[in-house]
Amino acid sequence: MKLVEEEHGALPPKDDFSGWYNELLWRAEIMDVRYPVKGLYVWYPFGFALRRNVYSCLREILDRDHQEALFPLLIPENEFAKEAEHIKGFEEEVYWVTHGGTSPLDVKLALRPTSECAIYPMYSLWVRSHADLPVRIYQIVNTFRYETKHTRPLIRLREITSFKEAHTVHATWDDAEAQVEEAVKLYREFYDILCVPVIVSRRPDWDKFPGADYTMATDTIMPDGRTLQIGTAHHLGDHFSKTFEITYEDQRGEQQFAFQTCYGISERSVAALISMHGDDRGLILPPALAPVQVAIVPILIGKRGEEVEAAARDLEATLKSAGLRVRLDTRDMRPGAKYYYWEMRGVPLRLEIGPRDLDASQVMAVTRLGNKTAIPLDTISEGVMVRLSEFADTLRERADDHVKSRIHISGSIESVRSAVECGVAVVSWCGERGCADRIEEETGAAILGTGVRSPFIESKKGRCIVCGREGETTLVGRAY
Ligand code: 5CA
Ligand code: ZN
Repeated sequence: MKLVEEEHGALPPKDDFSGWYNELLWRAEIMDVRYPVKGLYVWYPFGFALRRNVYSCLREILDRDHQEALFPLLIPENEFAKEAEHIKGFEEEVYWVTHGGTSPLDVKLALRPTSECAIYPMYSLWVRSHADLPVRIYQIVNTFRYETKHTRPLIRLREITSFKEAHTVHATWDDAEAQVEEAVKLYREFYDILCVPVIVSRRPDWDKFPGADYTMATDTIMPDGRTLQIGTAHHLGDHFSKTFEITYEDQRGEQQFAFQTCYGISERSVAALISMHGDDRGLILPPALAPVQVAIVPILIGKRGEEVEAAARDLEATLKSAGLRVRLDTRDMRPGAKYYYWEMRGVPLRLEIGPRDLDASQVMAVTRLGNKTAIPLDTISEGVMVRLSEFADTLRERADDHVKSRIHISGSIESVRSAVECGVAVVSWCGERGCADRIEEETGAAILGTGVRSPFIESKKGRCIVCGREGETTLVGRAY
């Protein structure tokens, strides 16, 4: 069997992030980008297995106090047009279905860019009394956005295949605010499982979700220093409940408009996971998400091949019954080629077993970061579990170091300009649009958010770097 490496040369180094990312996606069999529609991509089975693991973590977190449901893809134009801000924000991005066969439709149908206008007419029927509240429902679906910026697999799609959107309804504005905080907390927990450090901030008003009171964003810093928005939570106030007539009867028997939130995550979560941890040799996956957690490579050269293979099969059975995702690789290839293959796919731990290991009743365990130790066969499951758990800790530390190293506290526009070449700047900003424009024009970066929350950033009052008035801790960076 010919190695991908022999045919196509080595993977571009991660320093060339864009080249690395694009090549890695097909070499590690995550996405195939050859589908003939711009912005639409195909999940390979291995990529899909990774997606499934990521989304089952997300489901597990949400299922504690949310319910999963499923709403239609098509939204009639009249429903879509109801909320003025919302339609204004999305009108350039909507795909329209105009015909059934050759007959023009009476009412055009939008492919959902997000599902407010599919869900809220139903909420208007479902919500009756204060006893029905809060409502917390989510769905995981595809959505369509006619993105005009440069499209990129998993990052900027025209068909978002894995859009998790939660939509909640509450009795008061404060209850909805508390839900936004809860959503931010859930997203932190989710990204902690992915070992992806996040920075939370409040988007400036001109960058909030169309139709929201305010937007809380979760960003991470990619290997090239640009930020990626990997989750948002919006306080919708009563804008949508007023247009869709979502009312409830309060304790005194009076009709009240409800307050709402929505929050979403897409396959950008998978993009962040891949980009944060991978290296020049391919993917590196945290054990909790890896489709294959342990690859067993038997060293089958020499006379004792059968004996080694039998031992490797026992090993596979033992680890499988301990609940691990294991692959025994008995393909007729050089061990080195197998190592390369599993490294590219991010497998956290490789176990090598040969005649000499059998004599010593052990296997050699090599982590995806090259840490090599022997594990005695009689405590193999425990030994593997410990190494996987240490491996996850190491990934978390590496990722923290990366993000920390890309954050620069800046006291002047010049300092912001150099900081955003390779990361983000943390500044004080007074909140005035004029000062924001100055910062953005002179640095080429954007105001990402205020009230920054990150273990690596101290949030405090300071003087606006433009006008000197009192300002808030603000994140500035170049976003994907
Ligand atoms: N209805 C709300 C909450 S579900 C909503 O649509 N919010 S959003 O527009 O901010 O999208 C939620 C998240 O989806 C974003 O934070 C971003 O991480 C991701 N996302 C948005 N557009 C795209 C896109 N074109 N490709 C991939 N992911 C996207
Ligand atoms: Zn200012």
